[in-house]
Amino acid sequence: MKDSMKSFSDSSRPRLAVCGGQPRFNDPKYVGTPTIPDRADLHARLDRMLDTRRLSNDGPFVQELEDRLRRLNDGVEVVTVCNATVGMQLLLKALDVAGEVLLPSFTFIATAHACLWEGLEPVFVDVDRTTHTIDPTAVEAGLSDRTAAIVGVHLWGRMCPVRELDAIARDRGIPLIFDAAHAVGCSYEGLPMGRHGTASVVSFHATKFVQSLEGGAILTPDRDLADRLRLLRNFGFQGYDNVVALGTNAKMNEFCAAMGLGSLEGLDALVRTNIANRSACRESLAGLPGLRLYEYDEQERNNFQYLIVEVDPRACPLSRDELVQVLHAENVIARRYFTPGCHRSGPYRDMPRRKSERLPVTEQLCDTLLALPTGAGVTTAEIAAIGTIIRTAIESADLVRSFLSARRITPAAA
Ligand code: T4K
Repeated sequence: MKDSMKSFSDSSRPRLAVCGGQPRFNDPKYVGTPTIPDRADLHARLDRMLDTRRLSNDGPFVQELEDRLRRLNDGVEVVTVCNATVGMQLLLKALDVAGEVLLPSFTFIATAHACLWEGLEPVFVDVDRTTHTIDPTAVEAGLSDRTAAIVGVHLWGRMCPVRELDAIARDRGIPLIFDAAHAVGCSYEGLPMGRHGTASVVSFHATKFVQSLEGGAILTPDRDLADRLRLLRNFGFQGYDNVVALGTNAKMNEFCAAMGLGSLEGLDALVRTNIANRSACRESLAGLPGLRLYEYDEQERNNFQYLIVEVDPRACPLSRDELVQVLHAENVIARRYFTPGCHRSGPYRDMPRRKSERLPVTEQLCDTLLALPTGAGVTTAEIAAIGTIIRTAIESADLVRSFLSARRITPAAA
């Protein structure tokens, strides 16, 4: 057992931190602790960067990263960017999208912000109860004469229903874009993530599966679109002094690309770690009432980037928010992704909504999902210990609730 974990008495009297015990972990266990690639390799790359003084502007590490991602995605075009949010904006601009965009509200706020930032009208649609990804039936219901694009979001390291969305987009003759921030290394119907739709945007943020400090990439099978994206990410320059379009600066720098290369090299090992973490979590929560581990389609390649547990309020003696408070007190910084949902966040909450924008599943997921630490920042023993905390809390729910109400702990303050 690691030093960072204090021994946890499992006597009949629970010693949870919310009940006056010591926190189980000395150091916080986060959702999204960055995975650090091999340091010697990173240092060697950074030395090369410093020696050559090539720091940015389509340097050799950026090109190598694009090449590796291209090979991982069956030869599609890859355009790296400074982050996924700007990448999404760049893509919407390059596609000349104007009007309404259909997207799930159950996503990180960046997906909606990118659309609104580009002057588009986000129209939120509901998600599927089991996969948590955009529901094609809701997409159909949300279509209007002004629908200009569909944005599907691949969540938690699993792909959204690509085939159904593709049929709708083709029928309408509109682009199908994927927010693939969570989907590096995933596949759908045997084809790698980047082969699907008009284009996909991945994130290499520090907290992501593959990380480049900050960064992202747009993947597309369309060579003309990729050329346009390359133009727009570099101020619209074609050659040294010929500006041919309204561009911006969305380039990835060499430091980020060096980190991204190292991180990409650890992809398979990290999938194995996430699978082991998931098994440890499943085992430690076995038999507890009202807790369900998020399921993946085992026929596909998933990266298991997030460890998601659904807390059913009808069956679990503690609510999701109460469990979050219990865990925060133990220094387990569980998250409530994506509470409260884009549609209930500023600046969307006051916007007029269509009748089709009923989002019961989204709202239910926002109230019931718990994201637990996974990845290389946590061991299977620590995951088992987190499971023990949850089990202890559930088994003494009345006592926990009385302590919580006395201390008035809120998830944000815990
Ligand atoms: N689309 C989707 C579906 C996304 O999930 C995201 C990003 C995007 C688009 C946009 O991608 P980018 O434009 O960022 O490339 C985090 C990330 O900041 C965000 O990138 C991510 N989604 C989202 C799901 O999670 P927060 O608000 O939870 O971040 P934060 O700062 O609380 O970080 C989580 C925990 O990780 C911290 O409590 C501590 C730990 N951490 C974090 C950082 C940055 C570290 O230990 N070290 C670090 O350097 O949003």
